[in-house]
Amino acid sequence: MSELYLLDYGAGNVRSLVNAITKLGYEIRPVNQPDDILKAKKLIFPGVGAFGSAMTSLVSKNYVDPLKKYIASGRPFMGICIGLQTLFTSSDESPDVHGLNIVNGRVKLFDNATKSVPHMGWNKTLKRKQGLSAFGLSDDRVYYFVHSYAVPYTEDLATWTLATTQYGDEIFVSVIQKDNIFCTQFHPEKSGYAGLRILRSFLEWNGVSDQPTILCDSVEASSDYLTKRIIACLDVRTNDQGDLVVTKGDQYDVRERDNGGQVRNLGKPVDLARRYFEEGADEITFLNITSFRNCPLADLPMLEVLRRTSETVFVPLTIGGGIRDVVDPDGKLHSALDVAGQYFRSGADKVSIGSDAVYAVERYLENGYKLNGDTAIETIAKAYGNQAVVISVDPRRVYVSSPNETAHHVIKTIYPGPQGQEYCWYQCTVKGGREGRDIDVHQLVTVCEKMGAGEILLNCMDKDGTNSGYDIELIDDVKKAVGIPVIASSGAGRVEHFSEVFERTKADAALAAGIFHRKEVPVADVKNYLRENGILVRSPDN
Ligand code: 1PR
Repeated sequence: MSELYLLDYGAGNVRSLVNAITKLGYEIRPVNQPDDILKAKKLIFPGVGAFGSAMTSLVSKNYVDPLKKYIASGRPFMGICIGLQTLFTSSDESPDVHGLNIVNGRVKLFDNATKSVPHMGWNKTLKRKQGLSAFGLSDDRVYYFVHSYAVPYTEDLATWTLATTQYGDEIFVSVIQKDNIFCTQFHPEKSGYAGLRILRSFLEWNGVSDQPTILCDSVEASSDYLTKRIIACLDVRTNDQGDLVVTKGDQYDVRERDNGGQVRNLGKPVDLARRYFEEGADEITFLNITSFRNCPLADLPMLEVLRRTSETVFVPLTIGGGIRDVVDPDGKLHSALDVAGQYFRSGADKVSIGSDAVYAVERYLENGYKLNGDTAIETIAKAYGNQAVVISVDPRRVYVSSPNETAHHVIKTIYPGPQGQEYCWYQCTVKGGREGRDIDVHQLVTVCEKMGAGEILLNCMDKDGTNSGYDIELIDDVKKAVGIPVIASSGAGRVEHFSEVFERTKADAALAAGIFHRKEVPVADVKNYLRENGILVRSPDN
């Protein structure tokens, strides 16, 4: 019987961690009661969500004292993300909540004046102690971070700090190690093979720091090494034969022009996701593109896709399509929060909200710009953290001759409309582009950010499937409007399109679908080209 325990308090995706541990040949059991913590020979605490909800949950389950006793006993303890932060005294995130206070210090919010917050993506760690290679941590690798709060590095924390990371001009504690305690701010279970090496090191560790703890002479900053992310997107639906397939549209039309107008079939979702992980994609996004059709919650086909994908894919997984309140045919109502919870428990790290975000913004504007706290965005962000909520935008261009012709936010475009119009606004659509609404993208993204969204997935219907490059004007405009990360999407056809989007806009990530599915441009070629052009990317063999 395994004596390795997982301290899961029910928030977020711990399935991926369990899958990673299983892949490494170990068995892990969930902590079900306070006694389990005391029985454990090794304990992992993958804190997910927010500092306050994590601590409140530990308190309500009577886990705090056993956890402190466990750590004091000298048995190996690993904390991940919030699992690291809760060891500290307090956090800006939940000022009235006490942490475990094992390390004296405060967790602080990143400054978003000059950078996107959350800090989301792959970044380096710089070791602050010599000789501690035992955890498999390497200064040459990058690891997956996703957080808005961090512990700023100060000399007081030198003895605790195994490694620091720089984000913008801020240096924070990214790995702590002292005695039997080892914690990472990044997610090893989402950091590809580099992360699996770290998990394996912890699993093999006996909890004794037999390594010298000599502080490095040099404590100067590592450089900010946050890489640009390359995301493979899988649009999934059932074809006319009833099989779940990855498809791809041209401007959202997924049916073949000939061949009886069949739904294009480009492969199986789980197999393709696995292929993209092995080829070096930094994230995988699944979009259930016919989610506007009603389906009982328990039958959602993407739940099984996620469960199976998370067994072999160790980078972040996003699921979109149908994240909204759902009514089963028997009348049972499931809130969007419940729906998202099912997906997180099945292996998703983020949920992407499309149509429901548009409706939520419409209600916000109708209600006199008041947040109600009850939208899917707000409820999911509160429970699982802002970083778990992506807004998928499906806009299309509407040309006007002059800004006075519309009340919407317009841009002057260098690509005039059919009648030579020099201005355009971007209209939001719902139901996979089937219906346009009286909301522009600028309104949508700024309000969604207020509601707590952590990232924007910015599609463009005019560009989708055209292979003609990203809509740089749209991406630049949106990136300037929000402080959260923006994923550029729609239109990638060549490696040059990726460098163009990163050179001409501050997009944090670039997503593509068709060119990857049709094997026209492999992920590795994109990354090699970006690297040759001086753009930081994660190496496929990281
Ligand atoms: O409204 O919350 O249920 O979510 C539905 C989701 O399904 C939305 O994220 C919406 O973008 C997506 N969707 C709906 N219909 C389609 C369709 O294509 N008919 N796919 C669709 C949107 C766009 C991108 C695509 C990029 C890159 N697909 O995801 O992958 O444009 O493509 P490219 O590189 O080949 O140009 P809800």
